Amino acid sequence: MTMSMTISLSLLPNFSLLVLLLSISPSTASSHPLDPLTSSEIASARQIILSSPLFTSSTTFHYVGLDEPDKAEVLSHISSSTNRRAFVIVRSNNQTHQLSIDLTASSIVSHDIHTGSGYPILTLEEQGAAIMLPLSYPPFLESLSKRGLDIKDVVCSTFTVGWFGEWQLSKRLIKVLCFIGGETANFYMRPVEGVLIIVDLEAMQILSYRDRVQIPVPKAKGTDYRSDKVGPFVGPKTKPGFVVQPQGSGIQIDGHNVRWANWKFHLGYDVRAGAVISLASIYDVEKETYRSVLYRTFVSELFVPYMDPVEEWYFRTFFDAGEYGFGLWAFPLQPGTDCPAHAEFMDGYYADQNGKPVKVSNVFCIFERYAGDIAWRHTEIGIPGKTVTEVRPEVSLVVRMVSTVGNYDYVMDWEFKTTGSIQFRVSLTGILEVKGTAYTHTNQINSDQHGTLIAENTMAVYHDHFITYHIDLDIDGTDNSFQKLKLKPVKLSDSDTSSPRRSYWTVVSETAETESDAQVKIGSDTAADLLIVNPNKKTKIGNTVGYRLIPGSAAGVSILADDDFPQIRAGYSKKQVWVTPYNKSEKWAAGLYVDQSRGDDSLANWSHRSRGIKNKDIVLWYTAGFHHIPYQEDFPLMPMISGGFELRPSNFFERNSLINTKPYLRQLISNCTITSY
Ligand SMILES: *[C@@H]1O[C@H](CO)[C@@H](O)[C@H](O)[C@H]1NC(C)=O
Ligand SMILES: *[C@@H]1O[C@H](CO)[C@@H](O)[C@H](O)[C@H]1NC(C)=O
Ligand SMILES: *[C@@H]1O[C@H](CO)[C@@H](O)[C@H](O)[C@H]1NC(C)=O
Ligand SMILES: *[C@@H]1O[C@H](CO)[C@@H](O)[C@H](O)[C@H]1NC(C)=O
Ligand SMILES: [Cu+2]
Repeated sequence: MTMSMTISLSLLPNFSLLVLLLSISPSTASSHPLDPLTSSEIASARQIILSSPLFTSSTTFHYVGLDEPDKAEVLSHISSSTNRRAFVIVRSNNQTHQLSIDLTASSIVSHDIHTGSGYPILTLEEQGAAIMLPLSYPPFLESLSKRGLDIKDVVCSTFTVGWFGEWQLSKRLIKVLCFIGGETANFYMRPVEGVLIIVDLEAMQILSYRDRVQIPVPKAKGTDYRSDKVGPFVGPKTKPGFVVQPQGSGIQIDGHNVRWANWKFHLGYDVRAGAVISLASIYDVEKETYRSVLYRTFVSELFVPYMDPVEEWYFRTFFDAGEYGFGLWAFPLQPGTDCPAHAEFMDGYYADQNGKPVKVSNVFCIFERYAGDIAWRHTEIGIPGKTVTEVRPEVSLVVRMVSTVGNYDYVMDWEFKTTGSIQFRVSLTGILEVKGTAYTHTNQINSDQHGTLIAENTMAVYHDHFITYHIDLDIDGTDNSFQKLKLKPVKLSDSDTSSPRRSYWTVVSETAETESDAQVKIGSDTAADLLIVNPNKKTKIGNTVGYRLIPGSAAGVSILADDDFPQIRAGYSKKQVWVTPYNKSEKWAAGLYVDQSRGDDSLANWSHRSRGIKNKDIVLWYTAGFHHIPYQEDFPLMPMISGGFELRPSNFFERNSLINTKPYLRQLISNCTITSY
């Protein structure tokens, strides 16, 4: 269908006519200005670009996504009449071009050649080609035979080169390292340590090859994780269970619009960010209306620096969104395993290296979580002659995406609670990045090996994960302020006879005037609560309407030196919290072009301008940080470890909004049947 359409498009002189025909083709879902590009829109963007004389069939597509309308247009609903646009980044003749394409008028609206540092997201196809190069490269074959390894067991993988202060090489490079699979699926546990290959991605040739040192490849035994390879199931036994919804699902999905309980929002896919949640608002029973909470939120960047300075490791300072595409590595989710059996699913579309649309089925799942938790409760025995117990169940809505960027799996959950709270959770699982070593026991080690010996010949290297969220909150309207509530200890003097107490604490509120007032390193600051408030809206009794940020367990910041090159590229990772004025082009915390970037287009640079942020449309940035010291239980595959943060209404509602919700009555629930509710 797409193919034949593409051909007819190129034959039609005025193909906007065809686009018009396409848009009136029967469609059950209503469209929205923030909908991601459809398969046919991606195909149209490609066609418009390739019909320009500037580009040829060897042009490669590195990003194709929605060029979103201005916020004012989206909010005033006038954008439904404005043209759909695509933002596209291509490479042609060794140059990076960025284009805005009007899909409705089928024209190129803007076209710039990027002349600064950094390259766009790597395509799957070029990485696929790069990892094949060693397999027919004689020096590599020699290195294998020297080690007694078999070429048929070799699996290679791509590693971005980073930037380490050299003059900009006019080359787009990638490093390739190889592993031994063979009888195990877990080749990551079996590196061919000491061999390093550098590939020129434009020429698609090996540029340099080095076999520096020979280290034993860890054995395959014990590394596999496939159910048919792990041996007898002697692990802990649990009984199967699942959620039953006798009255059906409470989730309504129309196109990309999701409604559930008191929430509604828009959910779309982007090849770089993965899930993008927009226009989340919550129904207020007292005001009898939906009130806006956030305009747009997504994962802006994931910075993952490793802590080993040797030749085969120093460059491992990954930016998983900007270099690899967090959405590009998101794979279809399976009902019943990745998500509960009762989950709903949504698909995504991206452009391959040739610009052609690729569908990712079930890229998101959306489900109601019934975990047996309590939303609120109280037992009252203080009233003579009676006991009062009231309990309300906690039921929430989860949006999930899983991105497997090579060895690591990131399970990303956005959980909407009926209280108005939103929980942002990131969970790490998958396989550690390990270094081959001669050591088989810790008693042989007498110097810093930059990691934990997790198995014989297997050193799991220390590293960090910094996951940065872009959160454009619009609390009850676009004009918001960032407020810190600080605790101030107060001492009563000995001569004060009004109280026997000698101290207490009280709260002092500070509103950030500029971006620099809003850079917060949690833990080192006296700020107790951090809020985004709407200074123009008050509750009936006069408190300022707001939401507060509650940091979670993974709240680490980078402790690398400021002049270390990866730290320059991720300058923002030294603080968890930043607030910037809304700017449609400031989306990516490490810059638009991250591969080989030099850190000159990062959140830290934008914030350095110290623009005013008081009573303005502002964006909150939060980084969840894990300092990952590996342990033996992370071998051969890591059980999940989670962190994140919460955004919670704070003087947003007049009172606990769950007081007048219905309880579950225990006697009505029997054998998976709710007889009445
Ligand atoms: C692009 O760069 C590569 C080297 O990185 C070179 O081999 C190739 O000829 C260049 N192509 C063009 C069109 O300049
Ligand atoms: C918006 O962001 C871009 C990119 O950082 C910058 O060039 C531009 O000056 C910003 N606009 C404003 C009004 O800050
Ligand atoms: C941008 O940030 C980098 C890293 O902190 C710094 O080296 C550079 O000087 C900054 N540039 C500007 C214009 O702020
Ligand atoms: C399950 O419970 C319902 C309600 O109590 C009852 O009508 C039904 O017969 C029960 N079914 C089974 C299989 O026990
Ligand atoms: Cu880790």
